[in-house]
Amino acid sequence: MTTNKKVLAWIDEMAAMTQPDKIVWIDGSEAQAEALRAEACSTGELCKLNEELLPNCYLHRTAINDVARVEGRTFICTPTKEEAGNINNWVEPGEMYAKLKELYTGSMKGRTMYVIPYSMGVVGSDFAKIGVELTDSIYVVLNMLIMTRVSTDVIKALDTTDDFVKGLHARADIDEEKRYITHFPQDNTIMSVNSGYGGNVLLGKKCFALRIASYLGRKEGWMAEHMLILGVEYPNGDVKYVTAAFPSACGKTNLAMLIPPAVYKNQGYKVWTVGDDIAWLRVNPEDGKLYAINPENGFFGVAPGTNENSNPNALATTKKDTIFTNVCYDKDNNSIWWEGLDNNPPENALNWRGEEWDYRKYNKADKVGTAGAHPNSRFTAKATNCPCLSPEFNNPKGVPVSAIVFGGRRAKTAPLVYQSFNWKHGSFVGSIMASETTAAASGAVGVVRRDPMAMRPFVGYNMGDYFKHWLDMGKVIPNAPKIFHVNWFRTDDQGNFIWPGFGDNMRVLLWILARCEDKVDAVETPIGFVPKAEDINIEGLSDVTIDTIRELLTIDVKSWKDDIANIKEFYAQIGDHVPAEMYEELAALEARLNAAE
Ligand code: GTP
Ligand code: SPV
Ligand code: MN
Repeated sequence: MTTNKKVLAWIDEMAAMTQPDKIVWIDGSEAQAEALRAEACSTGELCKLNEELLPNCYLHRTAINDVARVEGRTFICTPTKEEAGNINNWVEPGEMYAKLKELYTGSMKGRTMYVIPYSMGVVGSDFAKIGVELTDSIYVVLNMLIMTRVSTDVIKALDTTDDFVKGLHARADIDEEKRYITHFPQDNTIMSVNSGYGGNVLLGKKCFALRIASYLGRKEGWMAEHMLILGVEYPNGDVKYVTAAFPSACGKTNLAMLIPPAVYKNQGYKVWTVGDDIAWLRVNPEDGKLYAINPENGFFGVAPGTNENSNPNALATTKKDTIFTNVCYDKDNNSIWWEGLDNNPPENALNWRGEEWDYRKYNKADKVGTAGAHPNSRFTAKATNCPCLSPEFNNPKGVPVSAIVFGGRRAKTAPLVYQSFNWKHGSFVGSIMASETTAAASGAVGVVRRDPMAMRPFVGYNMGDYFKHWLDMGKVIPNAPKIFHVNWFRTDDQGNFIWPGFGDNMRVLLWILARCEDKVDAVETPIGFVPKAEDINIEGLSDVTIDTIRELLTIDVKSWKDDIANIKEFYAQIGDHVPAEMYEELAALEARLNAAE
């Protein structure tokens, strides 16, 4: 327990409201974690899986109405609506606190309140920030123990600082009508109620490391982004780092853990994972470069589609010490399964809802209804169990970033890869990102929506001001990374992906890094620089010819022009905080497209 009076007073206040039977401090010890796992198994909250196949692994099912982030019930409660902006849901803080008080009052009666002091980032690093999450869920405690750094060091650090983010989570009735995921950036406070799912309740993740941190980053001159961080090692031992922002369930974990195709692997190329979801970025005054850390300590990754071919590193990471959420249960082996793991679905199984399941009835058109695993089912796994974890993972200074990559799911329009002209144009490219929606958030799947910098659900203030922050950062990074855009998801007329993706994305990464070092030419187009088709190496690819690459790199001026109208609407929706520089870039793009016809 800490001696910090502010922390203790806040816990007292929250306990007086929620009225738990007891309060337990989490210290990060294995003995305490083991006792909690045993308790959760005794109540059915967790199911211990086959110790031989999956040592120290557990299965958890959330309520069936509670399987994804709920963007419609996520609020940024700044004093004025203007600070939160039009893209966020907003309620005035006093009003929201009053509403929450009703929902929290007595919600922990008969339950235990766990106090989790945690650090985002290596304790003692200039990047690191402390949070304290209060929760009545053992599942949340066990996930936070994997996803963040929890130890007596954090408790010690808390003794001497009042700079910590407060988080209160109560399961209450898991009533979706009363579900609120709320943020009070001015108060360093997060309050979440009536959910037990991932991004809604693991408050260190999206709530702190993106929404609150993006607000702090703007105030303090750094950036919090929805980005993976990876290192590409060259045969001579050099390592270059890339960050990439893709919307939820659009390939960050997969790219971060990529295994190079044989043609590169045999030469000694390697990819190292620093992070798969969140990056905190700061300018290093010594060399003027942008440095990145991953504030997390584990992976909360999408399970379906993960297999020996698509992402063997992720699969290996989940072989021990992992919590699986909403996957399919294999009764015969006391094990788990998900769509896309292999071609052997279990005969005797329970689906993600916990009902008897027959794989023969699976229907792609109704995945949620007929799949064994929910499309947004996930694994929570330790970073240190990842075979390709970067040796720099715990470097308190972070890693220097050579390239920033934006990307989304676009069946048409966006080419395989293009490079922006400069930081300002690159920020514009990020601001106009669009992607088809996925199962990671509740709501329709497959609808194209604008998702600037993959941060639409995660910016803790006005989106227009966030664009301004990007532009401003460009002015204070002497050796700024180059900015690119990729699209692995172009489809042919039958709806099949044209680009093989996954490990073969290495071929695109190497072009990107060659551009950063001025080692390869490019073709200037109205939207930016695209590769010469022959500069994307296709050696060893069976279904891809140079004509396929040409097709993937084409820019359809007509569809880009249609996009312009949609971008204008989106900017108008964000409102008058969109910086003039972004409108300049938009006008310049439109002019280049007109000239191209
Ligand atoms: P969050 O954890 O939700 O932020 O997602 P993420 O961006 O880490 O997504 P992830 O890597 O888990 O990818 C999710 C989905 O994208 C899975 O269905 C993958 O199979 C698919 N995917 C990833 N990379 C590729 C690729 O290169 N090509 C294709 N076609 N699909 C991909
Ligand atoms: C995402 O939705 O972008 C995730 C999963 O990474 S969650 O933690 O639920 O936000
Ligand atoms: Mn994410």
